Amino acid sequence: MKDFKRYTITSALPYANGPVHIGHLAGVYIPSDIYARYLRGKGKDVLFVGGSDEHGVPITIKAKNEGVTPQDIVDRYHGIIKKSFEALGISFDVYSRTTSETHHKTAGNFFKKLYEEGKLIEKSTEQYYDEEAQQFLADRYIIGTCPHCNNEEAYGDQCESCGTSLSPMDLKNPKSTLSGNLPIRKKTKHWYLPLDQHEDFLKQWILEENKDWKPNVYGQCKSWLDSGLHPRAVSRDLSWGVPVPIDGAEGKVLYVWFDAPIGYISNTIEWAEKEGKDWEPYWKDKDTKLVHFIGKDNIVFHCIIFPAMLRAHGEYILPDNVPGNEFLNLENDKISTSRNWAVWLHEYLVDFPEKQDVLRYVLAANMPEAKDNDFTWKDFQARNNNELVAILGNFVNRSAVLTQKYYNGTVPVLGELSDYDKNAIAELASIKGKVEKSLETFRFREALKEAMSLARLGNKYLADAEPWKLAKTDAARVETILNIALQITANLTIVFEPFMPFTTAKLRKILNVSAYNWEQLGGMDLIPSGHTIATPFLIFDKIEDAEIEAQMNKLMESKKLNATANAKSNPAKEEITFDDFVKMDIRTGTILEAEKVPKTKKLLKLLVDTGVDKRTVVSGIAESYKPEDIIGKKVSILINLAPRKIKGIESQGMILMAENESGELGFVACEKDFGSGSEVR
Ligand code: B3M
Ligand code: ZN
Repeated sequence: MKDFKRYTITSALPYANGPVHIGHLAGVYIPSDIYARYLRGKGKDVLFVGGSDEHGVPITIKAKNEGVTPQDIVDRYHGIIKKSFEALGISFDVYSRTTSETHHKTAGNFFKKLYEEGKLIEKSTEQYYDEEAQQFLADRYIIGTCPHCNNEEAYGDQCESCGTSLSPMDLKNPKSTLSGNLPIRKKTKHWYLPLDQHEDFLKQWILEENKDWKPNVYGQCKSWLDSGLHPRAVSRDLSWGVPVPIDGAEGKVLYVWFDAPIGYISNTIEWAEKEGKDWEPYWKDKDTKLVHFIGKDNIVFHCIIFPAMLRAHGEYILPDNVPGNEFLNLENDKISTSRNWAVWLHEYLVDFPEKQDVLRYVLAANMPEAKDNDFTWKDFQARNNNELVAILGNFVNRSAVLTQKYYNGTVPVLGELSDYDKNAIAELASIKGKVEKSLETFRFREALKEAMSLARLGNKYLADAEPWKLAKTDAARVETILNIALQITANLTIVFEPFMPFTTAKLRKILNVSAYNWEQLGGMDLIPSGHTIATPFLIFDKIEDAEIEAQMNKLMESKKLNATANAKSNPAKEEITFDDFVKMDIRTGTILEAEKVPKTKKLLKLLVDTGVDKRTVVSGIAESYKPEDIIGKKVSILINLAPRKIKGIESQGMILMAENESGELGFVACEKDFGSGSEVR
């Protein structure tokens, strides 16, 4: 590992249009905090930057729906988010916001420099305009039918059904979300970042020089780079955002994804001003390691667009690594703000006071590092009761209680060592290297496992040595055993510091010691004999079934509300005639083959036996079914639907699916096995 002079660690700026939930935490804030705490423990010069992302269309839409100003919205959520991060011990050196004056100045100047140096392209294009609202319709202000999957509610910037990123002009049947009207086309001028001009550089830099990036991150970059980069608009016709700082740009602001990452720099400047430091080395010195912690939906912005911006600007370093995580699900279902399917941090902190570290531990243990992962309340309870209470807590408590009992709290002397002791000490010494290696390669789950193995070691050591049986017969032996147990406990305060800072503070209180530094990890000389420890108290307690049931009930309430809301928002369609109905030729069918459509999230290409023939159908079911699980499935298929091209594949027909309120799909099939080809009517 190259030794850097300083570390600038950023974590994605959460949108201030809602509180943060466990998905955000497991994806971004827990790993970045672990990393920052670890490096600080090693005595490194670390700057850990966070902040709220307070621009963008969703914030203005929320404000409009509530009849308040966008500023009201961001003030509310910035406050909640900042407070809850603090309460969870996320150790930001700075947590600011993109509505700050410093940020508006910094982002404006960044744009201005690119503009003046000719690094942006100015282009007038036709964009959708809502005549009634007298407003251009950017991003989420416009919905329409997705050209790829025919989802009728695709947004102007993305179809959430097939995951394709779109521009408003791609939509069929566009509709303004402001008035519901058909928008007109109107000319408007915008500035574009010519990503194509950076393509060769980015290919070399990412694909050749950064092969060590996580496979999920590298893979996504590669697929973007392989399909070719195009100029991207970095301004919008909106009134909420950082104004475009040039003449003739009234009514235009920077695109939120242009200004937000500059927020990392602005917040650094604010921090430096407050601390009387120089901010520039943290962003401009080649000896600084810049690391962006993000979720997978932010990869392209941090690996391709922001680096292109930094490079165009010319004065900045580029990230050394971008450890992007996948998503965390909740009880086997996608976390969703609008469906209230989430565990909200600010609510957790109220429901489980003093249990910050339990959440930190469980989320680190389930971190979606390589693939999406699931949080369940049962697992939360089991990890608390079987790992934190039964192993870590039990060991520490025993060590301290026995020291009190036999020696009045005074650390006994280390005597002659048995082979058994020597093995334990050797194992203790080996932990440091393993944890470091895992942390430095962003494998946090593995690092936590290694840390936990030290607690397991201690627990087993004491249980096997059984000092309570030797107290009367071999006093010297008991002294040695407890000395070793206490040294292991002291080591636990070091190794767990990045993961569970509240717990390590408690442990230090019990041991009556002040903080160690990371380099002392593995040592047998952390607590001198003769030192007096404090009266022990329990550091973890059992979580009862009732507490878990209460959380599950809360979630089930959301499910019920959603089902009702869903049925209401899908009222019966208008009446049709019997003739209309019989026009549809629906048959029982059987799926013969299934495979994923490349570069899509939702689409499967199926070969279906309709009884009449065998045909190809592209179906948006990939998030509900794996290809290998549906071979042989009985389905119902509409066979006289006009063929459509979806992602270049001709789809001949449609499989009938039922959809629940979470968007989960299920096949609609005949209850009896009639084979393929029976008519459905
Ligand atoms: N606010 C998106 C998100 O929360 C965005 C991150 C900005 S990081 C510069 O997914
Ligand atoms: Zn789509």
